[in-house]
Amino acid sequence: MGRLSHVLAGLSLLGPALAATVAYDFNIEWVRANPDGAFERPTIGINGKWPIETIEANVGDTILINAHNGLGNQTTSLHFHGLFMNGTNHMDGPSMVTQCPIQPGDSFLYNFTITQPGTYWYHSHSEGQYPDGLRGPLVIHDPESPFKGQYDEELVVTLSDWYHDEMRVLIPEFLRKGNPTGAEPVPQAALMNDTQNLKVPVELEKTYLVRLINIGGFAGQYFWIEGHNMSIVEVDGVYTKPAEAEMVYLSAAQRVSFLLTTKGSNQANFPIVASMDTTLFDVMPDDLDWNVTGWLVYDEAKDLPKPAFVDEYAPYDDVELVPYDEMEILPEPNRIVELNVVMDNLHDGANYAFFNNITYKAPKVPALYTALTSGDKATNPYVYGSYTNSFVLEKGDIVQIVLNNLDSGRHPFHLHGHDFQVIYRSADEAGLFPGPGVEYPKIPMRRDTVVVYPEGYVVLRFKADNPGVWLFHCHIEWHVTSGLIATFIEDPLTLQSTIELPKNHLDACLSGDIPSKGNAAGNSKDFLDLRGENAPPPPLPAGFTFQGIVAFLFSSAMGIFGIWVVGSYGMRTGPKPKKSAEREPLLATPDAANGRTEPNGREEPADAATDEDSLLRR
Ligand SMILES: *[C@@H]1O[C@H](CO)[C@@H](O)[C@H](O)[C@H]1NC(C)=O
Ligand SMILES: *[C@@H]1O[C@H](CO)[C@@H](O)[C@H](O)[C@H]1NC(C)=O
Ligand SMILES: *[C@@H]1O[C@H](CO)[C@@H](O)[C@H](O)[C@H]1NC(C)=O
Ligand SMILES: *[C@@H]1O[C@H](CO)[C@@H](O)[C@H](O)[C@H]1NC(C)=O
Ligand SMILES: *[C@@H]1O[C@H](CO)[C@@H](O)[C@H](O)[C@H]1NC(C)=O
Ligand SMILES: *[C@@H]1O[C@H](CO)[C@@H](O)[C@H](O)[C@H]1NC(C)=O
Ligand SMILES: *[C@@H]1O[C@H](CO)[C@@H](O)[C@H](O)[C@H]1NC(C)=O
Ligand SMILES: [Cu+2]
Repeated sequence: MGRLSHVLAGLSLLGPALAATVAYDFNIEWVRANPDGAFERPTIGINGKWPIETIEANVGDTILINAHNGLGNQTTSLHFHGLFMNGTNHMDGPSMVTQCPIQPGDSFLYNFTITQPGTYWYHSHSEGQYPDGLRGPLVIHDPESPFKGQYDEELVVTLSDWYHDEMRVLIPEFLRKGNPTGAEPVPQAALMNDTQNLKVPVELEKTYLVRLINIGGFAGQYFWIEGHNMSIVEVDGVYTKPAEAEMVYLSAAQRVSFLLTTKGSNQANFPIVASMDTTLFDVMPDDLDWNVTGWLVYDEAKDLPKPAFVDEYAPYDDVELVPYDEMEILPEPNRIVELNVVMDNLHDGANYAFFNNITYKAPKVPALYTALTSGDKATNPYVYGSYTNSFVLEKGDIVQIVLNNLDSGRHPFHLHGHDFQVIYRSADEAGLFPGPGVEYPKIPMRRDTVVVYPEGYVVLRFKADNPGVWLFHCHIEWHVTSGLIATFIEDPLTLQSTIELPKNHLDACLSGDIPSKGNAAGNSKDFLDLRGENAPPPPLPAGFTFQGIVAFLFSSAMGIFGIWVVGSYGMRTGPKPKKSAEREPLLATPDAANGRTEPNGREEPADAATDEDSLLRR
């Protein structure tokens, strides 16, 4: 039993005025699980159970989570995805950013007050660990929801990809010279609510608020319910004007809530389908089933039909959504942060991800602790290190992030501590953001995780009204591992006068032998001396386009050749390496090299989503 205070939590249902404390005792430990019926594997559970429990509270409540690391052999930490943590930046969770990782055997108290309603989730933010199981829903109920009274019941459904191997095994396979194109490990299965063949019993003529969360580590998913439309009312904690959709797309980390109204007769049961976005996969294993099916069960006695075949996906375009509060576009930015995404090899032959020219390497001191201990130097981005992509923001800044994706894949970008207005998203292959001439909506969509299309761009805006150290990163866990991370240091001087680190936070550093003060190199005498800081491998020798050459000529089974190539260039001595931005564009994508054909289209409107005859009007 993780939940300690049912009584207190129950009181809060009476109204927002009665803020409660909701306490959980989490022992994070290894269990075994077999959610796809194929393979039992070690999985990270909580209190002996997996799937891990849903954290639930009301707006205004305080959540206390006593997280004990019972893993024995890995560190951990918990991030509460989408919560602003306003005033409690030190409870945000990412290791070496806002805290030291929790060492095996230690406990760490997360203590924060909820200010936002909506659909969130929580997950490990250490060691690329969450796809091993440490991820689950976090639901904040809202007694004052604008949709209150429009639904009878709430349902929570998660989507996820699933691997048969542990991240401990997969990360070194991904990030190595034998995988120079950076092909991400392809999951073995898709899960719906951490299982397959999920049955969702429903009653006639009822409206359900369904909270759908992609808690996966890699794959985006298309989702639809045959014979039923969804009325979208929330994305990533932001209420929207109701928007009718036949299909939605959720990247890793995105959420959507929709109203689902059931039919007036129980003639049939209906497939619920989630289908992984296979455009993300560089190779398509022959035996991969990238779909997972469940059913809306109107009548237990009736059969569970096979889903109809869909060959073109037409999800609702989230940029079209209008926030319920009609918040207008923020004024012209006084701070523009341009981030160019590339994937490229470094001298070790592995494939890394870069913002501008820099692949993230965690500092030796959590960045928040650097901000708290560096006095007036806290406003100098230099002290946060050369490989953390740190940007210092001033209180009240209107920040515009221009993200140009020079990579040929989709990426879901997430900002901690804020949601952002998505003021523009280009189509695929639009090139770089052209600046003037792009028109923005008066009331842009807001969310905390947005997908940028291949070789396209997004323009995001937010106001720096939440002092803290907040990551901005791709939410594909492989790309977190390969360095697609930037750090916003927002109003650090205010942090110095407001954040007081609890003793158990500092103890986590002591226990891990990690300094809790100083610059990114752990130097607390001279904050401008970064000698000894963590650094990624050096760049490749001049002119060497490892990824291009190998991808062009060979397919995936080229490990031996790869080692030979690396060996031979590694022995050369040459002129000073070029920076990644100057290198040749990729000669070919891994897809082209493998001769894979796209299994599905994407942008075309489709009415094949359902068998028209089975569509009963409400
Ligand atoms: C830790 O222990 C678990 C459970 O025995 C095992 O599956 C996992 O591979 C181990 N991880 C490491 C990093 O040793
Ligand atoms: C949680 O944080 C609040 C505000 O800082 C503090 O007053 C309270 O004592 C903390 N609770 C626990 C159990 O530490
Ligand atoms: C999905 O799983 C969660 C627990 O992990 C459960 O609370 C919820 O009811 C499940 N949803 C459905 C539709 O069965
Ligand atoms: C769903 O919405 C589309 C238009 O958005 C409409 O054509 C279709 O008939 C609707 N289906 C149902 C079951 O209401
Ligand atoms: C998965 O579902 C999609 C949509 O119906 C279909 O196009 C595809 O063939 C299915 N894949 C498999 C392996 O069944
Ligand atoms: C990337 O590196 C090049 C070459 O050193 C340099 O000119 C350029 O300013 C760098 N770009 C960024 C955004 O740091
Ligand atoms: C954080 O709190 C401050 C002060 O109450 C408020 O002005 C600001 O809008 C909040 N920011 C966020 C992102 O919640
Ligand atoms: Cu990515």
